[in-house]
Amino acid sequence: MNCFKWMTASAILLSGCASTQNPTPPTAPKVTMRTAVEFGTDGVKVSPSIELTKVLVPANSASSALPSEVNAFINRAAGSDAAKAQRMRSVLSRANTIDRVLSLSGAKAEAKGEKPKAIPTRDYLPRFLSEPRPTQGREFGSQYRDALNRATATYGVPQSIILAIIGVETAYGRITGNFKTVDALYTLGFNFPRRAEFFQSELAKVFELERKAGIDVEQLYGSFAGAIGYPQFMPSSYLAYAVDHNGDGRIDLLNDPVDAIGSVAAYLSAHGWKPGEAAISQQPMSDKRFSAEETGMADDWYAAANFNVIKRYNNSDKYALAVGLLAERFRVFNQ
Ligand SMILES: [Ca+2]
Repeated sequence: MNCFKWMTASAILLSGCASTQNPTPPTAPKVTMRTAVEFGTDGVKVSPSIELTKVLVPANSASSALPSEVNAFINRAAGSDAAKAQRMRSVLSRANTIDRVLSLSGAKAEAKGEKPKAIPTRDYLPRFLSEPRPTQGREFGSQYRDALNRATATYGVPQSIILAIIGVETAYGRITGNFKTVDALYTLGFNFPRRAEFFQSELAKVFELERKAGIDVEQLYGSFAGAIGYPQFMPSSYLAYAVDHNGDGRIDLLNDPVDAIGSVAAYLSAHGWKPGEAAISQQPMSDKRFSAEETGMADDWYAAANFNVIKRYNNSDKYALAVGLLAERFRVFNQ
């Protein structure tokens, strides 16, 4: 999501970057580790394992062992807060640069001067529109009907759209990503020059999240781009837009579907959702047309008034179209 929400593993294609810098201390010994499962763009499982390179840094030599640009980042982010700086140094001294993150994000292709491969719309849409996702959405919608009703009443966002977003993002919490969030943001923050500012900002936000939400950053896992939880919020969006929708006194997008439902609606409302308006239409509501030939659908579709609000969640036409089309399957929930 947001910010550009790279919220999700879904769809943001990156383009155009020059060289990469590796903040790894040049003399540090390396070992190769493997972890269990990984998910690529759009939450699709792409291979059985992740290869990552772990930089071995002695436990108490963090400050001196960290690359100068990482130390500079910590100084900027922590300011005069010594405890925060210490925590950041401690965690980042154990951070890994993950090669697979550079591949999935497009950073590696950009570094080679290549364009990221675009997925044809007619191949992209079935990932989200084919079973079992629609059935999973209807089951999730029935289970959390009260939370959806309250979200729609409070924020004016249709239940079908909330259901479609959580479905596209994580298949209702089934695919939230197995990348360690600190490692993902560290990798992109210090090896992807064109997006470094954004990802370093998100890396700083994740430490704020640790303090405010009581989440241990080293136990936090999500997409290759740093998005987390049921709705795949980036850390900055978690801090800015997530809500305590079940009223238990804490905001938990990692484990609580009810908070996720409210937070998706709150996010879309804050970004200009127009109640009563559609996201897509079979009527020509705009010049942005998706032909049946392009989409593989039975009919042409057009972007409508809320189409660009969905793109605030993920800045991709294909993503917004997928959400709109999946929401069409859930219209019964709007009644
Ligand atoms: Ca809550």
